[in-house]
Amino acid sequence: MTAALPPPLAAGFQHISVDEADHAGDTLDRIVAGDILGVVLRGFYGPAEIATILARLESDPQLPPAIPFAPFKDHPDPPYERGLALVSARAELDRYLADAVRQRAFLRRLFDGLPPLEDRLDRVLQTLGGGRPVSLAPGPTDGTHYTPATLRVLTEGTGIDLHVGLSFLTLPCCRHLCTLIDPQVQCSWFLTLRVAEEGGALVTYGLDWAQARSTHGDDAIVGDGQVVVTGPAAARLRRLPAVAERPAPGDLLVFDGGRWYHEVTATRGGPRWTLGGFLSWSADHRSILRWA
Ligand SMILES: O=C(O)CCC(=O)C(=O)O
Repeated sequence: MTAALPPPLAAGFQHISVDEADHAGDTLDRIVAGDILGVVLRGFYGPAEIATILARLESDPQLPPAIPFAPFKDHPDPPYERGLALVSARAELDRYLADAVRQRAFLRRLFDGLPPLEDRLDRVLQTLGGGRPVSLAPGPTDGTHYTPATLRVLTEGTGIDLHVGLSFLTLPCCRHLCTLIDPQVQCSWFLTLRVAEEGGALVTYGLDWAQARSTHGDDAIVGDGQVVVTGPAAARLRRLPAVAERPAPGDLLVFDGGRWYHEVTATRGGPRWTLGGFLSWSADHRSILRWA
């Protein structure tokens, strides 16, 4: 393992305002090519829009059920998602697809009267993706679709364990998705709704999925189908050079979380809420597909 930051991490995140997106049509290509780690699009939603969304989340009696992040099951107040993520559904694709319909309706309610999340996301990703059309990934049977986004809630003192997105695609639940997309590419996106006073930083480490897979024996980090890195392997990974990013409420962050190991550090002084999912090129690279 090298002590220097690999080039995409050394280049880090490009920060642009939403008005500058029109001049950044090569952004997704640059992220996938490894020229930059990612982009933070400031003001994707404005303060008044975020306040409306937060008020609805705090008062809606019909929120989707809270699904604890698996690694924190024994925590007294575990972090959780609202909406079933593909990676959490494991082999239960039918349950996931049924939940995706409810989740899409929930997100429409949440953004009622505001620019709808999926519309705004598709427009900006199309711009950042050089004009490629963007859509929600269709499911395996007629009329079904993947989940647009999940709400991630980090309760006080919790974060998201070390992981890397391309390992998700090795899970059996991703077989159909991998027929639609380029399975070598997975970017993460998330919209920050609320930040804690401290912590809750996205930290990306200088180790990529390909390098981790070629490292065996005592230095092995992760195997196929394993979703989070814990124990001594996590301690080794955390000694690598890293890049930290802490987007503000309203910012949209997109990065190559498929290739680079990353985690979200524990929050202090309140919770952290984000809405997020993933994207890839379609198999022919002519369009962009997203899911969560
Ligand atoms: O902060 C989030 O919502 C998730 C960040 C992350 O770990 C990911 O997108 O893979």
